[in-house]
Amino acid sequence: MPHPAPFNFGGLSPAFSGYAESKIAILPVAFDKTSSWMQGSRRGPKAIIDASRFMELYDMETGTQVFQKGIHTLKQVRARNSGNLNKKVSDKVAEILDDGKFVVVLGGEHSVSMGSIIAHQRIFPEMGVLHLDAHADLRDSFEGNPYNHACVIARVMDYVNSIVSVGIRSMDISELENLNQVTMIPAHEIDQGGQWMERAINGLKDEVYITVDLDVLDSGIMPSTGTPEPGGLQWNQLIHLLGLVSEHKNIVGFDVVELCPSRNKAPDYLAAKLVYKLLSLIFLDRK
Ligand SMILES: [Mn+2]
Repeated sequence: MPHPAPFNFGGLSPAFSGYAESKIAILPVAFDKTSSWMQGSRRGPKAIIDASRFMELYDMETGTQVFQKGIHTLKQVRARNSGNLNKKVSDKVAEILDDGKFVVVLGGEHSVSMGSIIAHQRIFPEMGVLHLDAHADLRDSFEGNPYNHACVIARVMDYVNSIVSVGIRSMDISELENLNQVTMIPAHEIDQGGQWMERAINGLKDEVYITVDLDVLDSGIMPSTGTPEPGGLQWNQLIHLLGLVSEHKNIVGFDVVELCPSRNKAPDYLAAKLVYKLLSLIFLDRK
């Protein structure tokens, strides 16, 4: 048996994973208390980190080894309820941003994004949000909780005035009234081909925070989510879009949420690879 890699994102040696030297910090947030259907996304961050230890760390597309910038994995954040969650996440993210690092939040259910977006918005007041998801998440409230995971984009609207939602293919009629506040690129439009990537890029501000709900991907390649939806994006479509965004915009932070691990490890590995790929794209031209 080969020696097991250390338990951090990428399975990195101390030389590339110490906090002080790392340009990148991974913040796992283990929270799934408002999930509508299948719970279990609190175990998502750990599954992503576990799978990431088996990745090969040279990215062929960019010709880089982004781990050399240093990737530190922080201790998991836990919370009792949504109010408590937002404060804990935003305080922690603010602290890491103050230290000059690039922050990646791993969920957990989608409501974990809120605290991260609030903290980033304080540092980057002009930023917009690229929202990748099967669901609009535009409900004003769900099951009596305005911070339910089904409401996260409605809450983001209170802080950010530019949102582009891509891959949406499931919503409630009550969400239509908030629809005029976002640039929506539904999944059926993507399937018809055309200029959807250009539309997404043109709708974005220069500074972009990306929130990736993994159910944006087709449930065939990403079955491990709390609410899987057929008809989603394929891997290469998603990576192509993210490549264009990183080429044309300044990505200030991102999160990857809603992994609900099962015995099938392929989706955990996909999520780990997505995080690493996005970092490879973002740090391509950065010192
Ligand atoms: Mn979703």
